[in-house]
Amino acid sequence: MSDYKVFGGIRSRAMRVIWIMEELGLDYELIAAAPRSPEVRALNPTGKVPVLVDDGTAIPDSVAIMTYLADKHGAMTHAPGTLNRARQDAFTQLVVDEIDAILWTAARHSFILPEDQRVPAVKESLRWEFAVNQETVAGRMDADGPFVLGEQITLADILLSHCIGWARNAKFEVTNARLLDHDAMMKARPAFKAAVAKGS
Ligand SMILES: N[C@@H](CCC(=O)N[C@@H](CS)C(=O)NCC(=O)O)C(=O)O
Repeated sequence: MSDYKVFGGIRSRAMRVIWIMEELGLDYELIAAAPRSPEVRALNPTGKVPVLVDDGTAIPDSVAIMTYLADKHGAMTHAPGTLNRARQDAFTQLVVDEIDAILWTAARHSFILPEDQRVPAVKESLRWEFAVNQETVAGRMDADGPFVLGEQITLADILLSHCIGWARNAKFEVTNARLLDHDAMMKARPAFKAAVAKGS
């Protein structure tokens, strides 16, 4: 039996969790359950994916899950209580606020909200905001890298690269060279390819 169960498919934020599990070399079962499906609602009342089940306990939220796994297995993170960890967490929340939130609002107004609650015009405003925010995020990355915080890869690199792929799929233009280089480096990692293969 696998140590962990992950609920959610690779075309959702579950991809971040699958990717870090591959980076950490963990044994897990992937259950490609749809958002709001009865099996997901039984674990997470909001019906949102991903959900991790570890030893009978269900943990929702991709960033919470990545942080838990990285801390537990002592890799893909700086140690808790260090200044580097504070920088890592601050960057992680920056990406959630400035990129994930924009893309998620665009998705909600495209196909998540009931049709009569969608405001299609908001997407042009979101595109403008994304163009500004990608410069802000890139400006907070270590200039020499290669990773977001310098020489050590962390879960913030996975989160950022996942969001950049999501942006491309949603036709939000990524123009910043630092982001493009970082994304190409991350997508070349064997763990990313293994995660894609696992979900296909
Ligand atoms: N902050 C949460 C967001 C989770 C989330 O919204 N997941 C989407 C799929 S990527 C979902 O399940 N949406 C279904 C819904 O909003 O009803 C995370 O990072 O896991």
